[in-house]
Amino acid sequence: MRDIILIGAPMDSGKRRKGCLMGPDAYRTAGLTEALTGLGYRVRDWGNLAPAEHAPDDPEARIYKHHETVGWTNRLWRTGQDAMAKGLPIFLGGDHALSLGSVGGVNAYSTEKNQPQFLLWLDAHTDYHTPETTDSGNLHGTPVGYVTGRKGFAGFPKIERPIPEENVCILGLRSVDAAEREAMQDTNIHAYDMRRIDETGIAKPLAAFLNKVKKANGALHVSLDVDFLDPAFAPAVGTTVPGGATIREAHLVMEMICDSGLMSSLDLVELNPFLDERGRTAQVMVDLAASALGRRVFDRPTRAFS
Ligand code: B3U
Ligand code: MN
Ligand code: MN
Repeated sequence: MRDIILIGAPMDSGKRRKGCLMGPDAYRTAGLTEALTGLGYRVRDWGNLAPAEHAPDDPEARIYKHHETVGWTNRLWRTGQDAMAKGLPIFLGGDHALSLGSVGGVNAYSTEKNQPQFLLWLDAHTDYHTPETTDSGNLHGTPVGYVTGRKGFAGFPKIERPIPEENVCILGLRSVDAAEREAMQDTNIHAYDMRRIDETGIAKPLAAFLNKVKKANGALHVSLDVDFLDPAFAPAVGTTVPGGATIREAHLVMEMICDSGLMSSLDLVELNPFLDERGRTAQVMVDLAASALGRRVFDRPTRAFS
């Protein structure tokens, strides 16, 4: 059986509000290793990374901490590629700019293996900006744009084979900037806002997407932003947007991912432990990761991958 590899990325460079750098240790404190070990996995914790060497950032620049984020991207890219050869990496954020490197790296790995890459983005936001379109200047709003091959990412590593738009599914949307909406309009990205999820349920669009991954024999990266969840259940996040997924909707997503046996890598991002209430958001995220990897209340535990 392959190992699970924990990769801590204590990064805060993707936005101005500080605190996500405490994330990796909060997941450890909430018992992530123990939960996964209890499911029968061998867990390797590679500790916390630091950004690769990078140019100094200009505090006045329009893009916040551009160079530091490039440094993180380079480090996470290489580490992610390496980890894919050895097991299933779980990237512990850190803000969502982490995915510039984690998805970049795992996609580089599947490119090498000639396997199609798929991306499931669980988020209130599309994160489809480029450094040229972002109003906030915060790079955590850009990873989906980057990995699907949008232009404007000067200084970042080149993506040899961008993830095709039709291989991307976003669930949980309820905050999309005008420039993102306009750019998304012409794409084949499967995007479902909370209204659609209210109407059809969350299982239907997810099942259709997982089916596509299976048919293509693809690799599936799952990127879970804390703000996918409603802030009533997950308050420890910088941008709280009401009307998010319930605990059961989120667990159902994870349970279906597990049953599919398709997940090859996972991000847990945007947790800001400084804003948490007695660790409860960290605990929810750990429980969701455990669901994605086989924890069940009644059924015998299943293994997500072997
Ligand atoms: N779309 C906005 C807000 C945002 C994106 N991701 C988060 N917030 N967490 C932006 O700044 O790009
Ligand atoms: Mn996000
Ligand atoms: Mn978000």
